[in-house]
Amino acid sequence: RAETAPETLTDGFHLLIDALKLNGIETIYNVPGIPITDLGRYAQAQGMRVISFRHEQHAGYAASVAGFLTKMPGVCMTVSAPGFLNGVTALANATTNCWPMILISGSSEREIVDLAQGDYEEMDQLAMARPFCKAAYRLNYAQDIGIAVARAIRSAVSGRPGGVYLDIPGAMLGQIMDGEEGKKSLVKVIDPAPRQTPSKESVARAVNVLKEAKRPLIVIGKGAAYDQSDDVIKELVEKSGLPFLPMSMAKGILPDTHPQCAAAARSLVLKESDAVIMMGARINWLLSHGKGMQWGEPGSKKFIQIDIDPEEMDSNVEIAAPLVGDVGSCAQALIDALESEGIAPPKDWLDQVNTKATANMEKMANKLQNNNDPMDYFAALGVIKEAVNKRPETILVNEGANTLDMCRSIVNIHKPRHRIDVGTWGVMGIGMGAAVAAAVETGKQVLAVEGDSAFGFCGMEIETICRYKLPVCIVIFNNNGIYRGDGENWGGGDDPATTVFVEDSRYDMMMEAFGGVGVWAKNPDELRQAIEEALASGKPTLINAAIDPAAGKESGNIGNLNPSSVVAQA
Ligand code: TPP
Repeated sequence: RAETAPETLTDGFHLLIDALKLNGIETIYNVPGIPITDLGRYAQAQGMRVISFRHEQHAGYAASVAGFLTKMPGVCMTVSAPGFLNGVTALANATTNCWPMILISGSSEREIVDLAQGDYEEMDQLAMARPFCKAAYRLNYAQDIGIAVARAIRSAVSGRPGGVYLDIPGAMLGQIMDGEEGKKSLVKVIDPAPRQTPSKESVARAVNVLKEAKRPLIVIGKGAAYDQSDDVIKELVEKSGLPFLPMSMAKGILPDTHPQCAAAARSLVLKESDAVIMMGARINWLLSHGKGMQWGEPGSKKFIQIDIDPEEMDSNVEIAAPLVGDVGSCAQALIDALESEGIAPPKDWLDQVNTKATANMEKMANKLQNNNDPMDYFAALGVIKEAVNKRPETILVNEGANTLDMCRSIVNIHKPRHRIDVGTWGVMGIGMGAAVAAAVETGKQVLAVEGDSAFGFCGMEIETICRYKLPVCIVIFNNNGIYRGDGENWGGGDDPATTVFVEDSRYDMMMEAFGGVGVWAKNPDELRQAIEEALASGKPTLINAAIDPAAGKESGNIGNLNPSSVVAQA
């Protein structure tokens, strides 16, 4: 508030902050600059937590992960045109992942932008944002702040959650209003994401499918993790006695060590099951669109799909029993209906799944113990697995290709929403933003397991982690390149595809440059000790784990998605 402003006045800056705070939004992830520099300052002065990043994409990823973890929209704030565009990647990623976030960007003088007269950082941001989010709004007058923020929050969290864009012309922030009038103009969103219960008929339909099934399966997706109905989901799984397969960010709703967890028998359950309950998991590329060899004989299974969005049904395969509603309400309705039907758990099927899972886990356990020199993924992940088992409250962030695929299947997660990764798009560069948000929103220790290429997309944010002294330990699986560090280019010359990076890059020294702890770990023992020290101390730490450059596969487990040239092979 300027010294000269009469006590009774308020303005756009203060009303926007009041509107966010009134709705329980306490944190802003931002990169400052014209016209939002003072907005960040005032927000902090008015008790908000303002976390300043080095690049808007990571502030945006942090906001979206905050949305996933808290069920309230995470807020990212940026400057106009370039800052806005940097944030848009995260906005689109949030929308794709169905995570609520609000991107608030300052924008230039409306009159000048609309006449394309070349203002500072001129861009029609509202139009640009629209295709990348669930809803986009512009706030022209301070008196509309209350309703605009309410609308943004409701759009972000209700129905299928997603990204929302709020355009803030700089001039609006300075508009003055009478303080009392301003207060009255604010809106508190009541019940921002109302529960939606499924219809009776739809539940009966689902129960009929289950009654006939001999080998039913539950697939749990990150939508279920988001819903925070952990106890209801657990009850449904345990009362029904069905094997469950967690998608990567649904790991931990029930611990991966649960006797009904079928993660280690994934191929068997996808192929052999005859009815599948999709619970907050979309049937997209991550599940081969519900088709193909992986899913066994065509037409061999019936799908029951739980989703908040009716349009999700039949997106890829026929859904025999759509259950439209929030995951918790649908799971509860199934529990009630199954109880009255008295359907017995399919013991033989569960035994078959358990036998397979146990055998696969034993095979894997041997590999994790190796002491190969140079260190391979298995040995390094064996150490990570031990560390997370010992400290199950640790939130695991994970990105890369081989680093992602192998970590996902090897490292057990024990608590809900304790694994954050590349999500639906498989985007690289979410790691540091996710780590910051996880630490800030939960106060817990974070362990970020990063491919060296993945880390490169967001590495500068280690300064942010050091600046805020966040309890984040980053382990870089440094195999000297993208996918592998020994790429060969059959076209001749250096390989532009796997891009061999500077050999033995000292990422640990980058961390030291910002006052964090840096360690170069060359074998499992050194890695174990460094992680133990980092997690015990909570100090910002980066461990540069030297991994055999020849250990990975190109594109990790999804190399089959690469098109191949018939002409070149001829
Ligand atoms: N750009 C973005 C934003 N996202 C992507 N997924 C890609 C590019 C393509 N891509 C997929 S994985 C990957 C890249 C560049 C990096 C894999 O290497 P690394 O992180 O070192 O993991 P590794 O396989 O070596 O364990």
